[in-house]
Amino acid sequence: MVMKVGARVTLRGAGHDGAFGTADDVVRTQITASAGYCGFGNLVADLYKVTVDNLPGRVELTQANVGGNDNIDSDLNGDGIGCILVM
Ligand SMILES: [Ca+2]
Ligand SMILES: [Ca+2]
Repeated sequence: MVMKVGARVTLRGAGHDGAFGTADDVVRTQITASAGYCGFGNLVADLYKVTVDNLPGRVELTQANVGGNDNIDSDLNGDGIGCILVM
């Protein structure tokens, strides 16, 4: 994930019950580093949702899935919430 430096990226795993927003969710947070990258390692099989907030300065999220290359476009909606990922 590439962002500007200083954005907060939250990865939420649904946990054993398979539902988000319940007590067994696993939440990990990182702040994007100087190159704007962040990553989460050592993930177990689960459903995951990525959210981005605390954007620095005048940075705004772009629209999701704009352009012809799914490898470089944003998958976050206007509220900074990504789709559910199955790992
Ligand atoms: Ca849960
Ligand atoms: Ca996309």
